Amino acid sequence: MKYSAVFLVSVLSALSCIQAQHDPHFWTGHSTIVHLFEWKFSDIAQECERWLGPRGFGGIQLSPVNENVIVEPPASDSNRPWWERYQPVSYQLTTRSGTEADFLDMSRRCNAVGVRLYVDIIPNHMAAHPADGSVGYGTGGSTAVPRDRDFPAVPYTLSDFNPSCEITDWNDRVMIRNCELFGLPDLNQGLDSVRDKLVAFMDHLIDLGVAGFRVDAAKHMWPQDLEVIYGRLKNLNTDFGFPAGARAFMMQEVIDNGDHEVVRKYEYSHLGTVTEFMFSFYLGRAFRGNDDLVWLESFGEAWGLLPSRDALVFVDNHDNQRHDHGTILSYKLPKPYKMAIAFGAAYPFGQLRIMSSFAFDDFDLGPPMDGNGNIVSPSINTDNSCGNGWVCEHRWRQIANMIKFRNICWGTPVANWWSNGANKIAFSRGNRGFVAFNNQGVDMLEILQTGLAAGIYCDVISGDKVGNSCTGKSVTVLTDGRASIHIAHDAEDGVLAIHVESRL
Ligand code: LM2
Ligand code: CA
Repeated sequence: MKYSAVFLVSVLSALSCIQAQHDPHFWTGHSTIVHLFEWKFSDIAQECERWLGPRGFGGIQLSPVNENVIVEPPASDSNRPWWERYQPVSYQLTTRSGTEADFLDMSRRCNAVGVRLYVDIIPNHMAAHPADGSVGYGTGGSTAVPRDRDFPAVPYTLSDFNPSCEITDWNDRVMIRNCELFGLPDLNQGLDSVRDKLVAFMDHLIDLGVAGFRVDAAKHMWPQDLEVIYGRLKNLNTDFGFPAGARAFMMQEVIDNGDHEVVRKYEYSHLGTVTEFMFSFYLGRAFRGNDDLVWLESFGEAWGLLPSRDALVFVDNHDNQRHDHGTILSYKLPKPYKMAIAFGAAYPFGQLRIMSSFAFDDFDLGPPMDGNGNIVSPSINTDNSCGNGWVCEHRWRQIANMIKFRNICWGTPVANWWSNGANKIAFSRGNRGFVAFNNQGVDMLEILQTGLAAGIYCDVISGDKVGNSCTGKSVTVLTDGRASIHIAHDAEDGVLAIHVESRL
């Protein structure tokens, strides 16, 4: 009896500890993670105060914050490619985004306005040696040019790495974990010497106020090693408003395109959330018109996606927006992209992450930079959009307003689902919000049940509620909850959304 009670308590506490790594620690009324890809810390701090906090964003995924290799032309056809940051040289906080002092300033300012930080970490590998390929070392900080598999500023030496081998067979789970992704020196996370370095790095970031991590290339590491590493981390820092005992949120990157894969997303989902690439694939396919919207009524686990609480969902990420297979949507196709994001934001499934890009025409192109390779800040236009080469999807009215919709409807179920059997759909979120989509190529004009109280509402896609008027379409909800919903086939946007706070 006594034994089983002790057993139960230890199982429950182990369970709650692990479940805890699924909690992003959003402030109440906030949700959604925005990946401010390649942004500088000083710009992020300002963005938290002037946009993300007031607009209810939950947190930010940062580009890797630790010292990386510098890749100069002619190694790439564009000056200093973005991907140099996926080749770490040390765990010192020195990158083109800023220094440790800049990081701390950003962390204080973002946390103060309710915006959490998640750091992209690269525990799988270190930088390629210049002799291995097209890259060359520079000095990102204080590190001298290292020899092959010798990273003195960590320090790591040859024995910290797996023996060199190429991943030649993607059906071999041992090769996927123990050989070299892109030929990059593969750390052995089974060793205490490596675990200690990773834990020290992550604990340092926890001290500086982060709420969690995006774990790069998780698929290429053994889940049991990650479990040990995550388990050794300190609790989040209460000085930044986290409750005592809070655990770091995990977003583990596992590219799993379905049943044929030998490494599955399910192997990692007990340790935190896992990237759900099928969400990106299926919404891209549907809103590009290659699958009927009517089927989305059952979107989720029934489609083979992870359970909602384990899924980190997105329409595009920094990798697949660069690999246009004709399925993934990005800022380059604005109308269907905004529809896909509106659906992702309105539909209560997973932790949503949205991309904030810089404009690019070729795969390698790095962020907007000056002649010395320094990142150039985004400029902010009077219409809230960005300039200087930054796309700032998170500032597009339709996207930012749908994040607010998600927050206002948080915790309510999908109700009043309607479709025309093809590419016109609509649903409400309890009695808090209502959204409709027209992807049909003919106008949509329907009398639909909105679930909302009678009144005149402002459509937050075509405009904004300003004072007591609406800069876009107005929708009149009758006493029985029904309203006439109109979305022209050639309108700028194929979505209409109203909610309790857009009532005039
Ligand atoms: C990821 N997730 O698991 C990142 O999301 C992805 O952006 C990273 O690849 C990858 N894993 C490794 O962290 C990027 C980029 C690659 C680039 C690597 C390393 O997509 O193209 O590889 O970062 O910087 C580059 C060259 C490649 C070369 C490699 C090593 O493109 O041709 O391979 O460096 O020199 C010989
Ligand atoms: Ca590995």
